[in-house]
Amino acid sequence: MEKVVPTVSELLMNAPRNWGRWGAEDEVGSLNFLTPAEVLRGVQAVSQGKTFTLQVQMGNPKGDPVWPGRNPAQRMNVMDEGHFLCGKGPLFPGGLHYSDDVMFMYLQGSTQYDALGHVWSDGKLYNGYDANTTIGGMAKAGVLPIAERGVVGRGVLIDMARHRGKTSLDPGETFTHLDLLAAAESQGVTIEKHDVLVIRTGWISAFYEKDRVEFYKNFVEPGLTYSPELVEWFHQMEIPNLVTDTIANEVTIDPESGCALPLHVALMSHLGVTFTEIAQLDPLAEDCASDRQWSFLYVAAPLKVVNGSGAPVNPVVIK
Ligand code: UVW
Repeated sequence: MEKVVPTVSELLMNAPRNWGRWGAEDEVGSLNFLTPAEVLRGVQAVSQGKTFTLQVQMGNPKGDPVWPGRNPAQRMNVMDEGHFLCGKGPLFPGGLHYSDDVMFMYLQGSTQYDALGHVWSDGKLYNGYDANTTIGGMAKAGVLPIAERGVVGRGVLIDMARHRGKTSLDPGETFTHLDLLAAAESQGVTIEKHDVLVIRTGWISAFYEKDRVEFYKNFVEPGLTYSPELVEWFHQMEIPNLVTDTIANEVTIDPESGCALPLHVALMSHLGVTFTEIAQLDPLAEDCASDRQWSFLYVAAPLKVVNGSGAPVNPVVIK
């Protein structure tokens, strides 16, 4: 018999919500947990002065990892020495030449922050805003308030791929908060309340290593999988930001219910957990495995795109 897939609203009927918790006008959700004291807790994790950037390369001529149906960023020169060679470059007093370029891209087409209103169910965005406010641009719960605020706190890296002895998790491979706790224990680190949770699966590196047709064939990413207990854990831990090296931060189809991306609704839309997707975590993970320091200061601010449903970002980690 064919499995009946519940709507995401049915699945999450009794799930916790943070709507109204920070007032009727709030648009940054669980980032409210990152108070000045939390910034200082992050600073306390810095002891070596090592720095890492987490963005993937953007506009790579060989293609960027994007959700199926989105196009990779395209960068084009609109001014360079060629223009000057054929007499089409502007003449400046003093003879200076210059280059200019433009980029056409999905705002979710690189390492990026999703706006809290990026996904919704039952016609309501994060904090109860009407889904009609998305028409023509995100009038509510867009990425701009997150960009204006910035994200600074203590981050902790959980290397699920390493924990499972793999270079990359398999398509559709799932893990839960209990697996995160087991991995943390084996790494000798504790996931603390209000930590920016950074999870490595190795998946984004597989994009660069595999043939593209093979990478996108029967596209099912590995990742966290829905359960009421997992959502409650995020709620109790007051996680402000979930960062992963996958395109959508969770297993594409929840194998239990058959629903696509239920954690987008349960965590992002209901709890206001900000999502950072498509991060490059391999150099950081290598370093953490060698010096055994898995916590750090995490600093990020997406671009200030007015009415955007997301924006590119190059997060910085300082150990
Ligand atoms: C979708 O919107 C499908 O995913 P993402 O959160 O990766 O942008």
